[in-house]
Amino acid sequence: MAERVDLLLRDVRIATLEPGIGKGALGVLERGALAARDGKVLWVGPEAELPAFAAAKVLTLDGRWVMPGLIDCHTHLVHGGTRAGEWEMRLKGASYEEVARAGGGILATVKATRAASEAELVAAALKRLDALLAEGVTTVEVKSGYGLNAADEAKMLRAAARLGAMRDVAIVRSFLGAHALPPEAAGDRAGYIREVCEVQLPRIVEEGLAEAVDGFCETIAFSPDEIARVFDAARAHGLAVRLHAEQLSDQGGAALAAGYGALSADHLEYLSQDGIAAMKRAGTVAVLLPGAFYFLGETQKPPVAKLRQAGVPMAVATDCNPGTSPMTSLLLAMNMAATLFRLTPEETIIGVTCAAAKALGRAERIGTLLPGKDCDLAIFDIEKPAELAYRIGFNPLHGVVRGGRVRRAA
Ligand code: DI6
Ligand code: FE
Repeated sequence: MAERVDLLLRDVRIATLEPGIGKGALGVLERGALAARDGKVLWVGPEAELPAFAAAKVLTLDGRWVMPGLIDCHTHLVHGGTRAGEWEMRLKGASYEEVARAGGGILATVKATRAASEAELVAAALKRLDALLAEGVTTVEVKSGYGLNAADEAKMLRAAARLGAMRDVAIVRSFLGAHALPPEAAGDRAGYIREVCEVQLPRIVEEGLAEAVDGFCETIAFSPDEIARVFDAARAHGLAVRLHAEQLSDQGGAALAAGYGALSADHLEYLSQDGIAAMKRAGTVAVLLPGAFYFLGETQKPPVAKLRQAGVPMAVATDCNPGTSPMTSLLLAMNMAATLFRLTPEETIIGVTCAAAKALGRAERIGTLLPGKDCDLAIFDIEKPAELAYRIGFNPLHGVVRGGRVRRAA
């Protein structure tokens, strides 16, 4: 008797992202088929070898491309307000640092986020989330970092969880208390870092609101020593760490993060050779955020050729945030990673699937189409995978499968 499965995809081209299963780095099966059961990939391979399955639902896809559901592994999706006014100032010549030092920047969003209720944060973020989901995103990382006190950081992270309950998407949460020095700290940096470690983080852990701790290591934010205290606390609570590092200057943040076994170091425009070597040793993923580079009009690019040469995995994400990357298109981030940073189109696809899964510590479950992994799929109306990064502002998504089911409409 034919084995029962929940879902069967036929007449598809599949980028499994498993070089062992298909051809090339994307693991391509030109005439593929895929079966899912109990939310997991059960079988994937050439259609000619498809076993006799009795499927509850069959999708015949006319040669469309199927790949792992896309993963946006770095966002600040939950936040109050916008910073369009500050952007206008920057267009007239003010730098991001100047705006920040003048009390704008991150602190302007902190004010708006504190003033917003949890429900208001959810409502605003939901629209941004829907834009990501419309492109085939199935997992989104969301950071706190605009509350900067225990209650408001917790509020942000609860809002992020509510997004995951309202839409068919996996939300991964990071606590970013060390994002900026809040005004009430009145310049007491050590005192604030103590509060992050001894008040905010324990509250986040107690309520189970985050699985990782992030920080912003920069002259306008926190020093490597200050970040190290936060990472010590994260380690004591058994949380993973990741870091905004080397975005505007070389602080040695990536090497510091790698020393703590960080899942990722993100931005990396000013990353040094030592930083690359440390990331390679630790298996830390380089998360590239071309939206912030573009929106800030930066000129120093991350050392992509050196990262490639060293074999450091490169992920690509939107960094969706109101100050430096008000972007809600992961496909556009892929296009920018290719045009601005010279990733190959294949690398951009790896960057939003298997490398992004690794950056989230979820490579065992998502990011490639291996039997046993979550059956999260994006189905695209394209002739070849490079088209995903090629068009600008065009969405070729045909459909999404999440946990083995065709995604329900919002
Ligand atoms: N780097 C960034 O690009 C965002 N945070 C960070 O540490 C910017 C956040 C903001 O400007 O609101
Ligand atoms: Fe960021």
